[in-house]
Amino acid sequence: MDSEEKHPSPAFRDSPLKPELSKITRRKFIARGGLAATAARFGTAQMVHLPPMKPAPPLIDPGRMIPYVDPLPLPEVAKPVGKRLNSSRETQVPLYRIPVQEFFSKVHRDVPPTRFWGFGNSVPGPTIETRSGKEILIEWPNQLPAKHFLPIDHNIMGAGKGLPESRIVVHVHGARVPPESDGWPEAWYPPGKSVTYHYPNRQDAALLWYHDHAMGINRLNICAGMAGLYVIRDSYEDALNLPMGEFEIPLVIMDRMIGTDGQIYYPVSQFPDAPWIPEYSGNATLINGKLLPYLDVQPRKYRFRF
Ligand SMILES: [Cu+2]
Repeated sequence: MDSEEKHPSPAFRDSPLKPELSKITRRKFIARGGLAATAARFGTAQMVHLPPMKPAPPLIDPGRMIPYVDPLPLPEVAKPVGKRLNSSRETQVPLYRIPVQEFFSKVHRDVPPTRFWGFGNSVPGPTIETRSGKEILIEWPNQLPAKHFLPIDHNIMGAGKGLPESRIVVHVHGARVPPESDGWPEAWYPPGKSVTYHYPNRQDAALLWYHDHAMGINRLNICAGMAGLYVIRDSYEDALNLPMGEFEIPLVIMDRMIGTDGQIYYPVSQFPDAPWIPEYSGNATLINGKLLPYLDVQPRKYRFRF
């Protein structure tokens, strides 16, 4: 962005928009709603045709907030609630239970609590820690309210009217799992229902993530907070002698549009029957669910994982 402003493209050089836009900083650009500004800046003729957006409510301006007042949160490591027979009914394996529910969490000291729909009661949700070849089971109960708090677009395939708004299904991204535990998009289930999936973890050490995967709506569900980390370790990784424990820091970075009321704003078009727009950039970049957090460190090596 900055270098483009110093060297405007030939098409842009003659634009009547130049004097105003060239003064826009990156931060203001994002705060003003990146898409609308992008469309204006590059002209609409040769760029993608974006539907006109509804004006956003007042948004927080992270550039004017006091930074580093909140410690970087570290998602808790999930603990098994017991043991249960695995799907081949041969061995007892650890069983985890991670409900998907609504909760409020503060993204910054000076911002009112934000409504999230997520795993457990944090964004990112509890981290699953396991080892290569160590099977586990996870139950994912859907405990969400019936009505979605973000705008559904019923034109999207699989998102027709009449379906439960707060349907979910959980997919562990990158996990080698049996098909019935993969969380296929059409395997969604409504509030009040639950599934238990089997994760054999027969794969190398990796940092994976889990997230909602429900057909036609996972864009909203992940925006609402449905994401968490899934760590597989193995003896090869152990032998590398990398920083571990308090010196291994997971970082989940996500951008959201957040209003001055603290609530997630999902930008929409001006067409109520087709509200979704192709993409947008958030005004607030959250790191483990916090805006501008700090981390106290020692003068030594760390392993940041993201
Ligand atoms: Cu994925």
